[in-house]
Amino acid sequence: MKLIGMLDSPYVRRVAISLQLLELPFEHEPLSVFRTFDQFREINPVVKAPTLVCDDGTVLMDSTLILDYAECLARPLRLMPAELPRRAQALRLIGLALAACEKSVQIVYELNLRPAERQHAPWLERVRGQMQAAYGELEQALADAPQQPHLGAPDQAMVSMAVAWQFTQQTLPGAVDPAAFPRLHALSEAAEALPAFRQAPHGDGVCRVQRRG
Ligand SMILES: N[C@@H](CCC(=O)N[C@@H](CS)C(=O)NCC(=O)O)C(=O)O
Repeated sequence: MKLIGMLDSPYVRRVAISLQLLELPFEHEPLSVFRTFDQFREINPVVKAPTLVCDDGTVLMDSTLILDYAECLARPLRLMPAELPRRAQALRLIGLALAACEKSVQIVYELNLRPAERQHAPWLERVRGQMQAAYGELEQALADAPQQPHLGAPDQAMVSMAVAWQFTQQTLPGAVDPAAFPRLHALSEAAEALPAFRQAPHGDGVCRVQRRG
């Protein structure tokens, strides 16, 4: 199967890292939804990153839906807990991490795509507040957790939190102070040292997919 999209997208990156952790082989084509719009459109007319082209030719989009497919394909390996209380907790953390990604992306688009004279300060303030709130909830959840996620085997909540944090730090430097979020910062440091994260670094490169066996 083929993963389309650039690793400067947190959604593409969480898929690239998860596919490796699930030991699913894939090719990565780092097409940009902006610079290579027409080429992207030939694969997915909607031009959304990530796009996954399955081995049977089915074209999937949306990172959460792609990961749903990947979890089924990888069984018995899994990144989502099966038992309900732990799954609910994981879903909560992933939802917060995805909200942090979405708010970061909205800020980046507002600052980089909209002409300066058309930018709307109250909107930016609202979105920045929502991003801070998402990271605040995540930091508190980590403070309340009996064990820090990065001290166990990586799961989807850990991947999504770490990818979100790294994305915001890379694209909006100074927007979220690591000193105010020490647990998220520690989680990110530990995650970025893992092989699956190192093979798919934030940026415009190709995921260096690990070959096993
Ligand atoms: N909810 C989606 C969000 C994907 C998304 O917004 N991707 C951005 C790149 S970071 C994109 O495709 N932007 C181009 C566009 O929406 O036109 C997911 O989880 O995959």
